[in-house]
Amino acid sequence: METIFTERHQLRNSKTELSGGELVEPFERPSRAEYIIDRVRAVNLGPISAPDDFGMDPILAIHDKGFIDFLQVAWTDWKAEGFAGEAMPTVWPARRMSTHIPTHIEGRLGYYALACETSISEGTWEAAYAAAQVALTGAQRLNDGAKSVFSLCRPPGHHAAIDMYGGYCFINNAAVAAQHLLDTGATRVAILDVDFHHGNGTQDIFDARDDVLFVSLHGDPMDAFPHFLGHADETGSGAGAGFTVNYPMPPNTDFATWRAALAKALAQIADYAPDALIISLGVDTFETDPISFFKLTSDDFTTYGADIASLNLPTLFVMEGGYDIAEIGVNTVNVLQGFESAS
Ligand code: OKP
Ligand code: ZN
Repeated sequence: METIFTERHQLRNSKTELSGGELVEPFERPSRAEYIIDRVRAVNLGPISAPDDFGMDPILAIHDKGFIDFLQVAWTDWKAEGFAGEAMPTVWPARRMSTHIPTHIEGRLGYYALACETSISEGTWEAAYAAAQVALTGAQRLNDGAKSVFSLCRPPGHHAAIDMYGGYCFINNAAVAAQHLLDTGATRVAILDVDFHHGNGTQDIFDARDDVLFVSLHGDPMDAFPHFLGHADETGSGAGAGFTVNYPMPPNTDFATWRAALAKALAQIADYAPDALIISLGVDTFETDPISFFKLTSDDFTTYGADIASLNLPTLFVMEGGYDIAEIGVNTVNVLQGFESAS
């Protein structure tokens, strides 16, 4: 399997995450991608290629223009205020308040943020742009005939909504890739999100559409981030009714339970008969992940990679989360090797 990767991910190197009331080193840090690419090399998964540049149009096909303009200037505008720390919101357009977009950077941060743990820092936009190109290049490889591709995106993307960032995400890499496939010949694309956290951004983007089936397995939002989306009763709206499927699961969910939900998800994807499958691949379902509560082992990742291969669809793996960094390379590549061994 070919891997698409660029060192430009290192430009996303924020120093601060608000966690437990403290500013800590972010869980989503550059070494994550380095451990994964090291493992890709160690097992000779396949060639490693730099992304091509598809420009801004495919990003603007998914995201609001005002939001993308904001992401490009947020760090500069924040620094111009002379603040000592990294850019983070402290105020939101909460219930019954105005939705006018403020002029001041503190107001714009609150308008476009869905959470405040994710600081915007120097290079954040450049890395997010590069990650989107990594996803787009992977999608184009499917168009060119590849059976499967691994887009090693960093920063991740599945929490990024049409006009909101947060949860370590800025541009929704999987959604941008799905739209590219639809714009270049596909009729239907399925996105299966196996990250521990609900892909609220992806769900938001495709909520009212029937050309993308979104299926997510995740920690119950009653107990887990993003807390305000991902319930089982969210099934899509309008033309998209029935094309969103959520499997929230409780603390300490083990692989047997998780795999049973995966089997249902795979059957629904098979029924949909998509032209291509995108996996939002987070390995924060791992038993020792520091911010999650599922109990998958390293071998379980291999097993479910093979389960996904049973769909026999052109498949793009897009990297999302995973924060037990010492094991992130093994767990991620186990999914890809499990998939390949069953293909
Ligand atoms: C990003 B991805 C835990 C708070 C977690 C943000 C989590 C973002 C996860 N107490 N806050 O889905 O892996
Ligand atoms: Zn996650």
